[in-house]
Amino acid sequence: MSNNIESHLSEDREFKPSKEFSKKARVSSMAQYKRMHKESVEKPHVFWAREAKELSWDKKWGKVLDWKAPYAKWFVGGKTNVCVNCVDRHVDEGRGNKAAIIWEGEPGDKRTLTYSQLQREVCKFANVLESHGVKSKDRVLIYMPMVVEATVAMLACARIGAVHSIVFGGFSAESIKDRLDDSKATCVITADGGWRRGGVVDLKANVDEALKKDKIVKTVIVLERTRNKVKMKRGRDVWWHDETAKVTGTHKAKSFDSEHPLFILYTSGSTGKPKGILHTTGGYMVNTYATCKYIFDMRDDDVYWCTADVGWITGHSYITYGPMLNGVTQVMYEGAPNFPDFSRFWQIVEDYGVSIFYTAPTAIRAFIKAGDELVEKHDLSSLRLLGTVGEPINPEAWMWYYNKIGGGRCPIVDTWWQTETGAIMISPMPGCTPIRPGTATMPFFGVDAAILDEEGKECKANEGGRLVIRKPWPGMLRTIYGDKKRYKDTYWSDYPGMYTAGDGAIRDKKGNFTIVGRLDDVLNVSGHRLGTAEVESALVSHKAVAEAAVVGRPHEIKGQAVVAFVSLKTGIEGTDELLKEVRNHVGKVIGAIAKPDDVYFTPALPKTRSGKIMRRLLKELVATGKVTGNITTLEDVSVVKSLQKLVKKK
Ligand code: 7RM
Repeated sequence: MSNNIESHLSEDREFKPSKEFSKKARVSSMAQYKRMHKESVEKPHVFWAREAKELSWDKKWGKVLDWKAPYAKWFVGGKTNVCVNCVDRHVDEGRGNKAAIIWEGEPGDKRTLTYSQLQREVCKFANVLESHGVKSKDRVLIYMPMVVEATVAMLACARIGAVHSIVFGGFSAESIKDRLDDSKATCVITADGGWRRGGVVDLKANVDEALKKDKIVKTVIVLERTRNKVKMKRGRDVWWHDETAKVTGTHKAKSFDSEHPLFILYTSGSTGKPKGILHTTGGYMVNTYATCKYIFDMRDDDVYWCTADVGWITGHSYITYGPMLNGVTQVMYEGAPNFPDFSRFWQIVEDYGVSIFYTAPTAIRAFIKAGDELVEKHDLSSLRLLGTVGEPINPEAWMWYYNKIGGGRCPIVDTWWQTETGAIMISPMPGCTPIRPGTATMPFFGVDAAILDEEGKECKANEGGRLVIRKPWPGMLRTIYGDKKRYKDTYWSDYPGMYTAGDGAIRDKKGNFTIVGRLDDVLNVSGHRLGTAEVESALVSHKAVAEAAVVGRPHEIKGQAVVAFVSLKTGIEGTDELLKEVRNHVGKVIGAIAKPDDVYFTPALPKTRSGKIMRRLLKELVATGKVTGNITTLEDVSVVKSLQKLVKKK
């Protein structure tokens, strides 16, 4: 029996960009895409040198790429400053009065910063960091809400060559401590608090807790945001506004080697301690720049909005670095999507005339669940391009996004990538790629993606397998901080010289890639291997279903039985009748093999703080009735209890 992942869902809906969109786009035909992709993979030195030349370098590189698997160096010997490229370059070229960030706080307070103003803030903060002895290569931990200063802090670190390591503001004191222990950061930047669903998240208290026994951190810089009471430790803690008042708004940036470390971002992974993913300067800069330029097709008059938090890689690459490298105007929003209700995002799109909107499937499903009325009362006609990232998007959610949000006129770029890849790897080109619901489509320039079976042979069309990248790319991680062996073992050991992503994927005859879920989550029912996305998408295609998570439960005969956790749209009751209907629906859409043995209706699914469904937890629950694994990355811990009850009742 073959070990390939099977696919039974057929998707024949296909949408092409309008002539008008294509005409203006940077890549306007598939022939052009193919030509450019071929060059980028066969002659990466030519392709990437051309992209890199659009940015400013203090010293030109010698070799474009030095590859000794699994270690890559890009733009070898080149010197640059990412912050200067993100900020000063635009001021120098006459775009100083252009809005860089249009920010809105959760309570409704507003602030706009031009590129000149941003430059001043960044320079001041770079001076502050230096005045506290922060030097090149020192690690700086950032634990902040979604405020302008989070971006300022990142850029100031980059400016002085310090390595930032952001910890998402929703993480606990324990997470801060783990990351401090690993990175040995000497400076922490935080805030008195941040607004979330009308309440204050007490960030400073978490930092204090994490630092209780710490002997390495010398300075804690605290931004005043919410004015709640915080304790300031003398000799260690200082206020952002006091420090910035002492310094000037100019700062001469030094240039750094292309392989100078830029940041560490920890990813939790499913087991073991978090991995400190290390990204460096030149390659990451050029890759995030180029993906924004081609995939988001950023233009001078665009208003771009990425709804991610700066604590995630999406916030690094597609809020701070990529968009700023392109000199775009962007919206930044502090709070929750449902504050005061689920129309907040659409209000923001309407108020600021957002033209490019980038969000996650989990948010889209939440909007669908909340009902269309909240969307319909807003004017979304400013939108011209939509994007998604983070999980496979269920085709029905895609269709809703396309029609309800995009008004049927906006291409959707379904972008597949990872913390480790630094930049988008597989995505449509909005001006030419025919798009299909649920499909990330084609590799970006420089990306040699393939799908392999267990023996390392390339899978045929419509045969699922493991997604790999066969050549290095500029934005790739360089190592796991302090753990070369783990770097090699995790990413480069399945097939010699190739990067394994840990995702399952399937490719159609035309070469479109569809991600079917994490390989660890693949179901095995009577010898048939099914990706979770497939069964979940079948469930979501039922009109009563808002979202679904599917896992395998050990089964004597079949190997695994299919268990589905289903959350229904608002106002729909989970009757026994509906349960039967939903089961049969999967049978109809995919086939009897995928029909769930058990279906549980639940108001909420367990998700990570970045909104990804945590199937590992459900898998343990249905196998043992308990959850003992690590759940610190869970967004809402109370979900565990209610799920436990639900499963026990059966
Ligand atoms: C950017 C980000 C990475 C994992 C990845 C996939 C999943 C991300 C998509 C997707 C299907 C997509 N970084 N993933 N994007 N799956 N389609 N467009 O999310 O490091 O946090 O996660 O997310 O499983 O391996 S991440």
